[in-house]
Amino acid sequence: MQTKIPPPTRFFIAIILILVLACNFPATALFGGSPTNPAPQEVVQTATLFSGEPNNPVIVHTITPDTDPAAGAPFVYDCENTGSAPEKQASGCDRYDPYTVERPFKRDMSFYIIDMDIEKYSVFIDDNFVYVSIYTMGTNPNNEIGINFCVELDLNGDGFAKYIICATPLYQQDWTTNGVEVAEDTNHDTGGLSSGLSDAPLDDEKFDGYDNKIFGPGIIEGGPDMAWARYKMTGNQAIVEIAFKKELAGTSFLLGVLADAGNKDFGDYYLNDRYTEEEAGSPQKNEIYYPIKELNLFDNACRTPINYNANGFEPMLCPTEEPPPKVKNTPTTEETPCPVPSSCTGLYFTWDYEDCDCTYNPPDLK
Ligand SMILES: [Ca+2]
Ligand SMILES: [Ca+2]
Ligand SMILES: [Ca+2]
Ligand SMILES: [Ca+2]
Repeated sequence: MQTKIPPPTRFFIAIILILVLACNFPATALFGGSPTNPAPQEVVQTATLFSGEPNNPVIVHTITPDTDPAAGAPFVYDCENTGSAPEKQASGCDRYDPYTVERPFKRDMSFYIIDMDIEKYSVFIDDNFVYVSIYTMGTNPNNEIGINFCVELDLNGDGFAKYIICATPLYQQDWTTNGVEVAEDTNHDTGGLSSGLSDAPLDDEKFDGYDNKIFGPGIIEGGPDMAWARYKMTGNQAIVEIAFKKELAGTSFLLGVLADAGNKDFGDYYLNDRYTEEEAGSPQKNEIYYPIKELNLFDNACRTPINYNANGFEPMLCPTEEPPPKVKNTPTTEETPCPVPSSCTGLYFTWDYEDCDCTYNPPDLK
């Protein structure tokens, strides 16, 4: 049997329903969560850097790297391993102290990742940006293993890098800030206790490597244009290019590059301070710790001075090239090595051009 609700009770229920709906409405608008009413996106507070709808911020770049910067010179070379990889070893360049390693291989040398093998790099600077071109031996920087390419900046030559700029997949052929991060070391410990040597095992709690991210998704402490990346092809080589604002490095610094498809946590850099040499293993068959173990899928290259007068003792500094041999100032064929002195002139004097000697041969008057 259906129960009838008296009119005063119906009115009271209607009032209750209106109040419940009114209370729920603002909650839905603020927190969203339904397919027809999605949650608003994060809005970054710096209004001058963004335009567009309030819920769909667009980063406005005030300056973009040159699409066709001049080629950097000279090249800084690293080892490449296309020849030695079939033998399951690196071609050289792997030094634990100082920290310049050659490990574009998986643990136990089971796979060689050609796309992360750095062959060389170059640096070019224009009015606004420093451009670093990293030449890999492969053709696909977007290898599914996931390769980060980074630049480290040592501002005073003590071997402790201050900044790192890291580009991450997916790499695109146009300059983009997507996937590019910049971090600084605020407490001078990227090199652990000593920048030139392994200090493993370091305490992860006390030594935090690059510890303050200043550019990346949602972080634009240094402005919206601080660091960019792209890749391009030349012949059968992919070149990953990283551009960062000149202000970051200042006028004088040392610069190195790395490729990381293993650890990828720059709070742990430098990695030779996290693993002992025995734990890390070695990519060289003639080393006792062969094959590589914990420190794998990592390649870095020596550091090159930029407007910096290196004294040769900076950790990880690239070896300077032998100066060209001095050319002897040999006389030309037109020149006479032993010109005849005035004292050796006359009817009875003979000048020996080879011995530079004067002989007097007076006539026999008998
Ligand atoms: Ca290397
Ligand atoms: Ca290499
Ligand atoms: Ca160290
Ligand atoms: Ca630190």
